[in-house]
Amino acid sequence: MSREEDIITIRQGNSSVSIHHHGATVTSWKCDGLEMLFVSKDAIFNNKKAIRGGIPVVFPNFGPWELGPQHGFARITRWTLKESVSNESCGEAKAVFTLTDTEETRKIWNYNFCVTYTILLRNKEFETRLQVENSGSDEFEFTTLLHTYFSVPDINKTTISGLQGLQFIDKVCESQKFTEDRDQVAIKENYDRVYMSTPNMHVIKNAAGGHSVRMVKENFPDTVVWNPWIDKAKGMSDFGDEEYLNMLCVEPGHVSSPLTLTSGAVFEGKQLLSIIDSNL
Ligand code: TA6
Repeated sequence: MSREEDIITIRQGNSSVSIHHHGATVTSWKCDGLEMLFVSKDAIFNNKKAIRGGIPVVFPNFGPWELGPQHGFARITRWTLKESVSNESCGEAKAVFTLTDTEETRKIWNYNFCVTYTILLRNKEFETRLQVENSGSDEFEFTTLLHTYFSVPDINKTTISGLQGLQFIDKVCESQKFTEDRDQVAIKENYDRVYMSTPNMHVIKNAAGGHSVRMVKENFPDTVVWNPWIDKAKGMSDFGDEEYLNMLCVEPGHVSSPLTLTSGAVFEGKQLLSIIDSNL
């Protein structure tokens, strides 16, 4: 397990968020003691492997990468904590992490960058804001995503809104493109879909505690929906065989086409998660 100094926790009222320095991975979002995010009971905290759950930060590449590790190096690199404040009178707790290029990153992706990851916690809602600055002289292309794992009581009763009529790349079906015809998308098998040109709001119904969680996103035009289901769950050593029943990934990102960042330019993407139907 993690050494305590690897994780910081910020608190605001009856809510808390914990972030692991490894990958600046959010590992917990609790409201009145109710854990809203999923982290596998078999997750490995060795400061090497990506943490299986919470919100891994995917940068500079989503998916398999010919230059380096799948989903890029950000989620498997130790970030620097710049700031952490809790229980502010303004009603907002904050933590700020940064990641800049190193000799290691430049060996596989020879660009200069500074990523700033800001976590803002208010009562019943929490925002993660990713800013990527091109701090070098050469423009670069990248894809990026917040790989959010939601805890759900029963995947068979969970649905996602905001996908109807959209095209999606189905990675379970040779990356063929299809159109979603459902208003409420239910998961009944292995889903690994990149929904494109999505609206800025989704509602995940029957999330933790049976509550609905609203996701409002900015500058993340794609939404990945992933559940490994039975066979793939069995194939992951850091994921319990039955855990597919209690998690769903709904991941805001810019992944279906690369972003180009010129020298000095900054990209900013955000996700705001709110519990919208509870008296928590
Ligand atoms: O976001 C969905 C996905 O790209 C799936 O294809 C699956 O590989 C998942 O990410 C987890 O990837 P990981 O490298 O963490 O095992």
